[in-house]
Amino acid sequence: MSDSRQAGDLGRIEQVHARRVWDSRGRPTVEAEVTVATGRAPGRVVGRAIVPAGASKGRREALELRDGGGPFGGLDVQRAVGHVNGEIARALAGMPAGDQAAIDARLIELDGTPNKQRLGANATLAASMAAAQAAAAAAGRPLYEHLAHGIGGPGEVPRLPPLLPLPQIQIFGGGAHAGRRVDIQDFMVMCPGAASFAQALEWTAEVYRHAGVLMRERGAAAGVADEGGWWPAFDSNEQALTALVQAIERAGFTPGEQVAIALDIAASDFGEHGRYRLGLDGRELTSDGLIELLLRWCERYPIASIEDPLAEDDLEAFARFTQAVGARVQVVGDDLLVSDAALVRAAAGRGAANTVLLKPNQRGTLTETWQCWQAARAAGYAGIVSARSGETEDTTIVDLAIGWGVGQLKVGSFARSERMAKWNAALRIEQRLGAASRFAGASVLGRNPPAQ
Ligand code: 2PG
Ligand code: MG
Repeated sequence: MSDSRQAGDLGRIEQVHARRVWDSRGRPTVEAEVTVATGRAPGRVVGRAIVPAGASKGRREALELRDGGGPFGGLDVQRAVGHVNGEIARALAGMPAGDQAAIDARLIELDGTPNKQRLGANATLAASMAAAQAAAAAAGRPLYEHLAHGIGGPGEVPRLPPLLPLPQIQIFGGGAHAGRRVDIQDFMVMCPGAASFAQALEWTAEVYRHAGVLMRERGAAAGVADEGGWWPAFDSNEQALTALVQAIERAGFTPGEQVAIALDIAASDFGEHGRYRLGLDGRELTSDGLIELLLRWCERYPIASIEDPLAEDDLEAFARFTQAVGARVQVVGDDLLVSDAALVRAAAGRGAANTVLLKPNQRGTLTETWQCWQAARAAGYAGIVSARSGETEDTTIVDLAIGWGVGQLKVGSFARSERMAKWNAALRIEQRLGAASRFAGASVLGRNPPAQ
C-alpha cells in the first residue's frame, strides 16, 4: 500500500477546535480536538490532545505563547487557542488525516518562524498531536501501533516493533520544581534489573514508599514537589543521594544492580558562563569544579544516568564530562539539545552527551520530534521521551515512546494522576501486547562510544 493511499484511506480532517484547559500547576494550557470524516461507519472520529508546560526550560526551546497581562499571572493562552481555532483550523481542513508529515509541514510553514514564535508551539503541538490521535482512531488502532512507522509511512521507515521503555522515576523533587529547596532538580531511580515494565513500577513503588517513611522519620513533612517526588528536606545536595540509596536498600533492592540512580542536574538553572552556584551547599564552582563534584558522586553512588550536568551554554565542559564518564554513565542532553535534530548533530560532533531527551513541546510538532530522534539514532545516541513539570492527563507521549521504540520514559514521580496516567497507560499497553511485549531493560542506556 502506498503512502498516499494509506493516508487518504484514513479520511480527511473536517474540523480543528481548541479550548483552554488547566494543567497540574493550575495554569492555563491548550487542548485541541481534530475531527476526521472517515467516509465509512461511524462516519467521524475525534482525536484530542493537551500540551504540557516546562518550568526549567532551555533557552532554545520553541516558544510557548502566553498572553501576558493581568489574568492568571500573564499565563493565559487565549491567543494560542485563537490561532488553532482560526488559521490552523482553516489550513488543516481537508488534509488527509493519515499524512502526519504533511500536516506538520503545513503547521511549520504557516507559522513561518524558526521557533514557532508567531502561532506558539503550544498551538501547533496541540494540533499536531490531536491529528495523530484522530488518525489512529480513524485507523482503528492504538496510537503506538499507528506510529510504528515513525513519521513518513511505510516504505520510508521499516515497521518498528513496540518497545516498553525503561522508566526514570522521580523520588525526590528539587530545583525549579521545589522552590530551589535543593539545587539538583530530579533525584530518580531506574530499575535495570527489572524483567518487565510492570515489575519496574512495582519496585519503584516500594522505593518511593520507603523514601516517604524515611522523610517522615527525619521529621520532614510528607509534601511533594511539582512532579510528585517527595519534598526535598535536606541539608546538602549530597544528602539526597544518601537518602535515596537508603530508600533503595530499605525497599530490599541491591543499589546499582536492581535499582540505580538517575539525576537531572538541570545545571542551566544555577549556572552560566562557566560559573555554578550551589545555593544549598553555599559553594560557587567553575565548570571543572562541577565536573569534579559529579565524578565523585558517580564513584560514590550507583548513578546510571545524569541529565544536563552542565549548563546549555557550556558545550565544551559537557563534552569533557561525557569523555570522562560516558562509557559507564548515560549523559543526557535536555536544555542542551531541546529535542532539536541540528543541535543533536552539533553536540555529537563535539562528543557532548550520548542520549537525547525528547519533549515534543520543545519543538512544536511530532514530525520535528521524530526527526530529532532519527538524528540521535544516526549519531549513536540513546533517547528518553519526557513529560514536562506542568502536565495533564494526556498520555500521547507514552505512545511515542513505545511506538517509536525509544527505550526510555521519564514522566516525573510515582504520585499524582498527571504522572500515574502515563505509567498506567504504558502498563495497559504492556498487558495488551502480552507475549509479544518486549521490555527495553538496561540495554538501551546511552553509552559513549555507543555499544555495538
Ligand atoms: C526536565 C523537565 C522534566 P521541566 O527538566 O527534564 O523533569 O522539567 O518540564 O520543568 O523543564
Ligand atoms: Mg531536564
